[in-house]
Amino acid sequence: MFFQKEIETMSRKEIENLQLERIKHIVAYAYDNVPFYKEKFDKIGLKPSHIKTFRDYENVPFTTKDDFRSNYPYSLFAVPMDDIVRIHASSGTTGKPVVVGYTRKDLDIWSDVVARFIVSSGGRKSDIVQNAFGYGLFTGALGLHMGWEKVGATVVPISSGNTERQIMLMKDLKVTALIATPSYGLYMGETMLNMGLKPSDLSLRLGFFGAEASTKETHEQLRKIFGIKTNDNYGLTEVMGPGVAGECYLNDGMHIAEDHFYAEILNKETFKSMGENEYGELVITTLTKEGLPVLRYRTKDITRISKKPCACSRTMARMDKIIGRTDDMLIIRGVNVFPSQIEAVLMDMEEVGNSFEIIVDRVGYMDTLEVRIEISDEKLLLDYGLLEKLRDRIRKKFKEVLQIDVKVKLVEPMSLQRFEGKARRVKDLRNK
Ligand code: DLL
Repeated sequence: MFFQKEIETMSRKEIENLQLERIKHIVAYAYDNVPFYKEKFDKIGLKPSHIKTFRDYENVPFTTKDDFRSNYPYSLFAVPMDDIVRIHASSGTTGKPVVVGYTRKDLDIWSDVVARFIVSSGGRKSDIVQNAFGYGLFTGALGLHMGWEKVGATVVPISSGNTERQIMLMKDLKVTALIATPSYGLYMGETMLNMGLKPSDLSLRLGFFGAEASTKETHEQLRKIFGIKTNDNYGLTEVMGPGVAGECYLNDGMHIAEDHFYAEILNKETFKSMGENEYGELVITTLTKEGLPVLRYRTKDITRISKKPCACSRTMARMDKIIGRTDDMLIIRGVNVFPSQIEAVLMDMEEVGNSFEIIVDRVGYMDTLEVRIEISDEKLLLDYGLLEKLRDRIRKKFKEVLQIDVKVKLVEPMSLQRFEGKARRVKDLRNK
């Protein structure tokens, strides 16, 4: 089933024609209405009329998070505040948040693109949906909320936290679909089991787990705990929020809403355009946003894109799971390590529980990497021999995948910190 079949199944040629037409429009719109863009273009002698092809578009300067910060809060908006009906902001760990604004039409398109991936992965009008994203300035909760309402489902806006109560309501309200970050999803699953409940005590059939990186192995784990189908979906505050891309029921890449977003993959160092299926940094342009048009936003997220039509018959290009962020990558003794590689190793092992922590430090001039890992069954702690064997197996696997020695520390189930939103699993103590 489709939400907007005609759009979702356009031919490649039609998609590209539409994108080029919209690129020309949004460039002129940004130039005419946002002084920041006019100045950037004028500085390099670029005029909107120079952009006639996708190649020409590569001459447009990038937009970065710093540009949002230096134009805080409203200077990137392209319409008077009178026409802005909603503000969101990204959490950001330091400094001022990124502030974004939406017109009524922006909200309408936003809910359409979210509704698209919901329907494409099996969400229906008949669903009762528990939204365990934190409501507030975060785009996740209201974004998914509007999308599900557009589908016509029943939304339970519970927000995050108070996990036992979440499980109780999930059971009592006969909730069929859950929205959460993957890490909170795992925590909810553990809580359900600790409360003595099994998946068959619930009515849950679908889980929408986005907003942070998750490996296939983590989704497999989520499917197993709850006995459900899962969906991964991607987006970011700067360009809208959730709805930029989302998996269909085949879980084989996230379909990008290409009629509203133009996605490029660029080499992380040279910024040259990469070919199909090659990994690089994702750069996004909003094609239809009125309130806050964004040209060539450097997401720092690393992925690859395939334009091969999907077996679900949607034609919109698919982006692979995010394997990391350029600013997430740890450099340990000169070797690049992504937390997602560590997650993939661990989530594939039966004896390993749902949580781990990565601690990077420096002893003298030497970087050290320690991974603290919860075991799944505390009985294992009673058998030192078995524990040693497990530790060895994990160490070997890390060496194989990461090419470096990792200190492995096994800890009791439920002893590491849990997260109700996006997890923060890495502690880098090197510059403290
Ligand atoms: O996390 C928007 C969102 C909300 C997407 C709910 C999906 C569902 P921000 O808080 O601005 O926006 O964070 C954006 O989160 O650049 C990625 O690094 C990461 N991210 C978001 N979704 C995924 C995903 C929202 N599915 C940043 N896989 C992005 C991997 C993701 N990383």
